[in-house]
Amino acid sequence: MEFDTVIHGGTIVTPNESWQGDIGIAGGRIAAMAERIAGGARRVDAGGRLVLPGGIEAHAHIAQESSTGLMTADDYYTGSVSAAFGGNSSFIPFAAQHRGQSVDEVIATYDGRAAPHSVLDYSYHLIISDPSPKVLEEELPRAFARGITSFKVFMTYDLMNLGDRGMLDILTVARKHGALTMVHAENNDMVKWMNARLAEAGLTEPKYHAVSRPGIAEAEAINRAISLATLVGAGLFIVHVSTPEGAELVARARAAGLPIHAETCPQYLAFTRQDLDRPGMEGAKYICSPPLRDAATQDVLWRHARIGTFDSVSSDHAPYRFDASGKFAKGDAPPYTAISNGMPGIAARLPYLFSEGVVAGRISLQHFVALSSSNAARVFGMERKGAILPGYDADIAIWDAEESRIVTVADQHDAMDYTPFEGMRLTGWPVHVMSRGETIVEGGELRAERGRGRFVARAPYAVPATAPVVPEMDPATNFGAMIRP
Ligand code: DUC
Ligand code: ZN
Ligand code: ZN
Ligand code: ZN
Repeated sequence: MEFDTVIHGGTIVTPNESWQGDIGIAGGRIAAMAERIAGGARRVDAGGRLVLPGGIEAHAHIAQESSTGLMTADDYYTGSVSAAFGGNSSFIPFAAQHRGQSVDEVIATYDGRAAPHSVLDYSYHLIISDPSPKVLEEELPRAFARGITSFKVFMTYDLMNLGDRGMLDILTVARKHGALTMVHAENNDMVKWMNARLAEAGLTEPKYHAVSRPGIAEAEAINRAISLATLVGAGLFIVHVSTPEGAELVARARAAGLPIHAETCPQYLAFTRQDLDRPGMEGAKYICSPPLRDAATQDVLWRHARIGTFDSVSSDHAPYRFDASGKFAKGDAPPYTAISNGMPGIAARLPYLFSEGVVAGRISLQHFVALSSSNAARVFGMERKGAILPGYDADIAIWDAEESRIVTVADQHDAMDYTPFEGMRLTGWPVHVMSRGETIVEGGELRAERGRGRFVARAPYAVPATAPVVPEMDPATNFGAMIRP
């Protein structure tokens, strides 16, 4: 067989094992794997380094307007380039519906933003804020049929939150059509009530952002979201879990065999609410929702990453610059409620997880592969991605496990003017990143052409037949047969 590329002399890592060997690539796919492969139009010497599946970033906000109209700093070019430098071969940003918009219009808009510019293969998770009957009955099923098989909903924010009934309706549609609902779980009224108390007391500096969104608001909403999904027998993916209580709820649901999935993010492992109390307005750099917690939480979240509670560790890259175009779009020193919400991290996600996870001995290399790539591919239906196996896309990142570097803003290659990870020394960096067999980043240089990335139609999400059923909804009973979605 003629190979376009042979990667030789690497340590190939899959979720199950590591072994020394070569990979033959033809037509953008992994065509052969063996201890030694001769030939190849191009030979890439891995030099004993780690050969991992390219990362899949499953949570990023790219070329997205917030519900109040603010555009992220990164577009599909800078966002995908930054992700590529961080060891990713594909990503799934959000395509956000604002109230009144049709889903078809949303997808067309994001296709125009992504296709001409992305250097990574991509798909979208929809964000649904207006689940009208037309959206539920026609537009969402049409999006699922096109391979956009996941969407996010919110339990918080007045302009986004669907209410429990809206959640039940949309979860039922997801279950029926084989899609996965992602949820931002925080109790809206608890947060609004806290905001009112803090405002009354004049407590509006950045650090009060963390006070305003207490852990119990997340735990309550996660518990409710799991209950709502369980009633209708739907799968659920809980995004950006930030609390021990939330993670415990997820772990318990999974132990019961429920189709509940979850992620956490590096920021909840790396930072604490103390970071919001930096001098002046510096704390604004650390405003994200859910907010940063404390050191004890970090240990618990790491444990849940290790024991499999989380499918993935995603960046939640939400790039708003530290200026009037981003964080301070509503003024120089606004109350925390008016500071744009989110932090960048698409390039730092995997180096952070590798260094603080694998090198620090908190997670295994196999687990790193699962959390960075394989699980996201499986859960979100990227059937030919997320593993180094024959027949899969040759999405590959070669990592130097010994390289040690200090994080700088310039090294993020995004459109941002800060990174919360700045100054951190991390060990283990991607040195050569491929997408479908093409080198996209090598030796600190971008090799990819704008717009080379392709849309990936994703497989449907299927609730396992073994998942427990709420007795009242059990199709084996008369009443259940009548109302089962
Ligand atoms: N949720 C996110 O996932 N990202 C940014 C802000 C938010 O509320
Ligand atoms: Zn070789
Ligand atoms: Zn969210
Ligand atoms: Zn997000």
